[in-house]
This record gives sequence, structure tokens and C-alpha cells, in this order.
Amino acid sequence: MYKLINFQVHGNYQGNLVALEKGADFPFEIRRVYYIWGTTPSNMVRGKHAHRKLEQVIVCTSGSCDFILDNGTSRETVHLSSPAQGLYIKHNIWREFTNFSTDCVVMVLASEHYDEKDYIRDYQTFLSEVKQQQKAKTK
Ligand code: T46
Repeated sequence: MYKLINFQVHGNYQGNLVALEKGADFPFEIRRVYYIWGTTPSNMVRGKHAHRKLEQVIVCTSGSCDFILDNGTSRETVHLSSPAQGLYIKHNIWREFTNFSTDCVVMVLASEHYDEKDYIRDYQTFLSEVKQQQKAKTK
């Protein structure tokens, strides 16, 4: 459903640095980068959608938050709290994120340009699209 990637950290007396490169760290070309901060109240729930094609690596560069991931069959919560770790999510995963610390900054590396048509914003539609794809695979 997801992969947690531990990035190589170049640390020394000056502090830390992480460099992200296609291939070494994740398999797609980055076509878009966006970041999210200042989400209040802390129990606000963002996301509540899936993507038909998009793949993303999500990094909590400051503070922490929880991602709730759902593949149509099961749900898991992933706590993100380190700029040295990336949450890699492929397409067809319903995501919600919440439990934001006040200093939370979420940076996202995305495989595609922004396209509203790629979003599935209705949970029942998500479930039926996932089921249809599973049926097609077993044929
Ligand atoms: C995801 C999570 C982690 C744009 O104009 N361009 C963009 O690239 C993005 C991502 C959003 N927007 C606009 C669309 C909305 O008017 O920004 C507004 C907020 O977007 P949204 O409600 O989709 O934000 P989140 O925090 O619910 O979800 C975002 C991503 O959309 C989503 O792909 O996985 O962050």
C-alpha cells in the first residue's frame, strides 16, 4: 500500500542535508513539488481523496502529522515526523492526513502536473473503481 524510504543523511558539525534523486530514492520523474503548512486546528483532516495515476513521495520536513492510507480493503496509519524519511504512495490509495503539530510542514514530490481529473474525491467511487480494476486483473 505504501513504502517508507529512509533517505541518506549527510550530517556533520554544520547540521544535516538530504538530497533526493530519481532512481536512487524513488522511481519517477518529479513534475511538481508543493508544500503544506499552517494547518489548523491540529485535528483538521486534509486529503480525503485518491489519485487515478499520480505517485508521490511525501516528506514531513518539520514537525509531524499522521497519514491514514486505505487501499479499498484495509486502512493503516503512518506517523511522519522526520525529514530523513519519505512516504511513497502509488495511485489508487485513499489518503487522509491529520494530527498536525503547529510546526508541521509537508513537502510533496509528485510524478504528474496538477490535474483535477486525476482526483477521486468520493469514497464510494474510489471503492467501485478499485473493485473494477481488481476484477479486470483476475480475468
Ligand atoms: C495529496 C496531499 C498530500 C493546486 O492548485 N495545485 C496543486 O498542485 C495542489 C496539490 C493543489 N492545488 C489547489 C487545489 C485546491 O484548491 O490547492 C487547493 C488545496 O488542494 P487539496 O485540497 O487537494 O489539498 P490536500 O491537502 O487535501 O491534498 C494535497 C494533494 O492535493 C494531494 O494530492 O496527496 O496533499
